[in-house]
Amino acid sequence: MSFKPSESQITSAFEIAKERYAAFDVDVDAAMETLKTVPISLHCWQGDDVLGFEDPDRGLSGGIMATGNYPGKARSIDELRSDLDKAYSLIPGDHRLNLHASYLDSDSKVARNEILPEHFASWADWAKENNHGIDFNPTLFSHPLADDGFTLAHQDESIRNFWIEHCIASREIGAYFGKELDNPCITNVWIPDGYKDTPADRLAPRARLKDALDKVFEKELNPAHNLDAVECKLFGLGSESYVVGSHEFYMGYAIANQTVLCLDAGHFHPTETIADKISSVLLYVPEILLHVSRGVRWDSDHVVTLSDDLQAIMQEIVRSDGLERVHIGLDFFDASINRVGAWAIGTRNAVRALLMALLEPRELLRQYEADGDYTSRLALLEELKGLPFGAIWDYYCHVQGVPVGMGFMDEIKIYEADVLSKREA
Ligand code: RNT
Ligand code: ZN
Repeated sequence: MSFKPSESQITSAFEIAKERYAAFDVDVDAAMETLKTVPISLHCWQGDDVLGFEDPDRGLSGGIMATGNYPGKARSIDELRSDLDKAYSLIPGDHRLNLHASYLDSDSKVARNEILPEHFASWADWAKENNHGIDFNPTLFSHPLADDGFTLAHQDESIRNFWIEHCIASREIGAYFGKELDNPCITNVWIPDGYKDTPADRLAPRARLKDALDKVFEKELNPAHNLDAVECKLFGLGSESYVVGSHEFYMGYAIANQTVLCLDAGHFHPTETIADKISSVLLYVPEILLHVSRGVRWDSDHVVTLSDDLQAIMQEIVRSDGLERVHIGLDFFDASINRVGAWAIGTRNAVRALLMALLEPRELLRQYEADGDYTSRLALLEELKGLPFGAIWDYYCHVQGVPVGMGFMDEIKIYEADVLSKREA
């Protein structure tokens, strides 16, 4: 039995669906045109459980964790690129790569504060060949100088300086990518710093972090090449009681310095969602970076599903006219399932949720709201949940030349048999 619809099923279902949306004045073709232009930044770290290629035997630190032991993780840059190529081929549209500094390409060991654009030249070449923009991240974890849980906020000045230098070097690499690819790179700073138990002084580490960030961002870089982002967090494993870079800390920092603010869906209290933050933050900072993720009971970084939360995030981007200013990145890492499948499932869901948001009859909903007709607003929002967006999604995948429906899993199974299963643990 095939799970793939036939071409005539795809197109006839699409025509009927299009009429249903047209009845609400929704231009389905325009929605698909817009969707094509929105890149999602795929995180490189789903492919190898966030280990990187600097010293993969060292293991992951920083209070984040990939659980599971599914065979076939990428063990080299070539393997990771091959896996990424496979994932991109299953996702409609042109998308970006979100790269960590620990994925550098060098035969010899390079200290983190000495990384240079040349260590990332092969990534730039690969991105050019494949039409991917690149985003970048300094790596302030999985390193001896981060082992006591502090980096940019460390009380030891020499350790702090080491990480400042690493972040400065990373921004230069971001600018290099942006220039090479003629497409701005967002360089996002996330640090793990925090305490397991109740601190006696919450202020001093935050003052040190503020000062360190000022040094990191001191040199102005061309925004056409590099944009700086900062990412807050509520807690991590081993930093349950206090995280230096909290939401208020970075919200304040981003507003004061007009940097990009990164909102990770897993970095707030479990019932707190980031969707409602978008319209507020957009009034105060130039741009937003999202780390779309799915926490289950904690910041567990599960693969993104087509949840209410995900749909609300995409709705808020579209409803706030934010497609130009909100950059959509992914941040999940599941080592318990096929890793390429995880990328494909999560990213396809992000694109699908964005399509659903673009298919909203925005004018009509706003008119009901302006008229105070909240009954019709509620009725229509509920009615939309039953409209045949699945037929539009299938058609979009079809015209974008990627597998429709469960067809992408056929490809995953073949890739697993031919490539992933041949890798030794
Ligand atoms: C950690 C942050 C951060 C990382 C990546 C690997 O909680 O979400 O974004 O996941 O830098
Ligand atoms: Zn994140």
